[in-house]
Amino acid sequence: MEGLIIKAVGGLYDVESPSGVLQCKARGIFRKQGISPCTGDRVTVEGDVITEIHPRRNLLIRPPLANLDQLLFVLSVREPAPNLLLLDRFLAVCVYKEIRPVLVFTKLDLADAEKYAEIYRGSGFPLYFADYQKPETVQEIYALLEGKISAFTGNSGVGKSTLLNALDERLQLETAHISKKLGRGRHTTRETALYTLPHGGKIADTPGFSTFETDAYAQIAPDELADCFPELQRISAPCRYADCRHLKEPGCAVRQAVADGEIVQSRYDSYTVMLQEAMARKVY
Ligand SMILES: Nc1nc2c(ncn2[C@@H]2O[C@H](COP(=O)(O)OP(=O)(O)OP(=O)(O)O)[C@@H](O)[C@H]2O)c(=O)[nH]1
Ligand SMILES: [Mg+2]
Ligand SMILES: [Zn+2]
Repeated sequence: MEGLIIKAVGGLYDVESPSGVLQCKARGIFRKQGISPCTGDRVTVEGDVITEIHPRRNLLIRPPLANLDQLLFVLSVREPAPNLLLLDRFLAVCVYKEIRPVLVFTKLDLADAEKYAEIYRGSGFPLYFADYQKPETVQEIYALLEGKISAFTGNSGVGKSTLLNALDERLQLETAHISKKLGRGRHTTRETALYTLPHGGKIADTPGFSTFETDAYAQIAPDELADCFPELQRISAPCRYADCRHLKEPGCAVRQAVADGEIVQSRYDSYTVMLQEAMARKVY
């Protein structure tokens, strides 16, 4: 039988299957091979044993989650204001891992989101605005989760728990300072579960994670980095040199696009910071 791991704790797995939620162990051989089943894995189960882990589309290590369809980056326009370089790093990792990034702006009652929306419209990432004065904006985000496995990330205090509670009142997550206290304890346990929303969409129950792992970022080679910035990749005019890294090379179409305002400066700046780091890592 086939199923989906919706919870993994200490070598025990809850597998959602056509005949309900099964409590399973993993085949011993996995451990010898250094593989461990993970929440989000599609698996084959025989009796109460997971015998096969199906190929993963993607994998996050922290929190451990496989096969994410999308990662929602929750960003408050104020208190705290977004750190765009950090955001761009995470977005690049997300693209690299072939997880769809979605940007969700919050605290729209405190400031206008347009300044940020403008920057990211050019990237093509879907943008959502959680405005609690307009319930339809929350409904749009809810609809986005249908039929998918999603997780939320964002700095502490941006309003992740508030948003999740608005999406499903049954969640009743603690918000503000209380969640910080709980969060510390929770971060030490490395377990993740998927929570099923009324329409069947699944969300990871780790809304507190703010340090979405960037290990993979270290592996984005200089030549792969531009592909992780959709607006750079989309520039139709070719650069003079096929191997152009869009830094100082003459005839660079990307720098021209920045000069023409087709590529937003702050996104290009993040690219160059990351590129220089990637090049420094690389040994020739
Ligand atoms: N003004 C305003 N405040 C908000 C909004 N959304 C959340 N807040 C407040 O911001 C604070 C933090 O919200 P949380 O939902 O706890 O933030 P969080 O992202 O879950 O934070 P951590 O759990 O620490 O990662 C709380 O005091 C919320 O009431 C909003 O849209 N407008
Ligand atoms: Mg929270
Ligand atoms: Zn170039």
